[in-house]
Amino acid sequence: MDSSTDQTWKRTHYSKNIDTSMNGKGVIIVGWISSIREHSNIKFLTINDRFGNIQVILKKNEYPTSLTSEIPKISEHASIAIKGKVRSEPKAPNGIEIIPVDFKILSLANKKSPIVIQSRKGVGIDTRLDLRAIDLRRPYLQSIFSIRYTLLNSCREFLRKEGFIEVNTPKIISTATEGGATLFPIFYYDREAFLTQSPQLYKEQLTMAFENVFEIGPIFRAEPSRTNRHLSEATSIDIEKAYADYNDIMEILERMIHFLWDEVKDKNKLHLKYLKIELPDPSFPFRRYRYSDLIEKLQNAGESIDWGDDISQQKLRNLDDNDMKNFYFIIDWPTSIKPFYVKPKSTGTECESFDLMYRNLELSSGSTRIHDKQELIERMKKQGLNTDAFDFHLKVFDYGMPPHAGFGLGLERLMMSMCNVDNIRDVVLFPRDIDRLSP
Ligand code: AMO
Repeated sequence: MDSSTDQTWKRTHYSKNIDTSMNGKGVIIVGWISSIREHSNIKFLTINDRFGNIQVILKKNEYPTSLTSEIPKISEHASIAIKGKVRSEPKAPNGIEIIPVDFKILSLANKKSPIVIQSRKGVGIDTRLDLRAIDLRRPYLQSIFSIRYTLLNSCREFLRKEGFIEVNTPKIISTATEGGATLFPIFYYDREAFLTQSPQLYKEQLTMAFENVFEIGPIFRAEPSRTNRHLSEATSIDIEKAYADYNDIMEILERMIHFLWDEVKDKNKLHLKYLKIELPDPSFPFRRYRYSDLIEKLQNAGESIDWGDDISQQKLRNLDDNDMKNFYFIIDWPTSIKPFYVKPKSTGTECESFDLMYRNLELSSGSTRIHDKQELIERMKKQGLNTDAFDFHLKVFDYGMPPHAGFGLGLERLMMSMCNVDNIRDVVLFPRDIDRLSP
């Protein structure tokens, strides 16, 4: 019989369910070996399962002699099932250990892993990413991904409570929304198509039928440069709301960030402790800098920057402003550097747009959208876009498109800000960048 389905080796307890009250009780635990330490005749094994770990002690004269020939096969990373007795041991990490009466190696580890499980960073990122499934066994990444899981669940919870419904829009698309330079072309039968950069046009259209929608899904950007904050495939939390403007959307985003912070503080206490993170409370409300004022501030600080330029991370880093050490918005950007769907203010040169920043990292962009067809066509033409390519989108504007607004929030950027992570690749299971297409 296949050992993994052998009922006589079925797990009776997870590590988290075994405590000192079970002293002397028989259990079967199943997991993988995260460490082996030896002291004279004693081997200390740490067995990990999805909820934690437990110490197993192999001491001559304590385990049956029938196991002697199997013991040399025990190595780090092997999968193992252990039948044994629980023993209280104040010196053991959880105050208990397991004394085996029998064990079965379910899967051998044939090679020594280059990845040191207990290390926070350990070997170089490329070695780690090449063996990512093993890298992900490290407590450092287990903590990171538990927090990511909380963030995803909490986003959904928050947005549902706010009256948004979750939607899924096509990832294979026919036109760019965020500028043609970062599009990934693909073959689509006999035509050229692209991987989506953002659910932008679809979420806008869906406000006609559902008013408030959100999507958590992949976005694809052919980013030409190697940076620690850009991925070729990222996860975006997008919302779109009818009968709202960018002020309403900033207010939702602000409350959502507060909710997420509270949830992670509550649900991930041990992970935050392991990561040595004390999450500061987000400011409330977030400071709002008008783009024009910030440009002036940068110029006064001696930066060479003109009105109409994008504001680089480096330039923001040089500014000495305590309010910029937390979350803040940069609002009212020049219309010329924002996408065609963003609504200009009455001046025309500025638009109803914002970026949410954490320190000098951009986490989100959002805006009031143009809902008038003619105005949208004119903006497209100004940006040199071929309006025929957007016919599928423009035609729905003939049927009473409601005024609407929304944001796109990068999940990985949010994770970086929350977990103090410098390299975005560390908060993605299998990152994609200009150099990496596998695993
Ligand atoms: P934007 O292009 O600013 O706006 O993207 C929104 C957010 O997505 C994240 N992001 C990325 N994260 C990692 N790697 C990348 N290559 C990458 N590109 C973007 C960032 C960014 O702030 N349609 C608009 C949103 C809207 O207005 O609703 C949009 O896509 O955190």
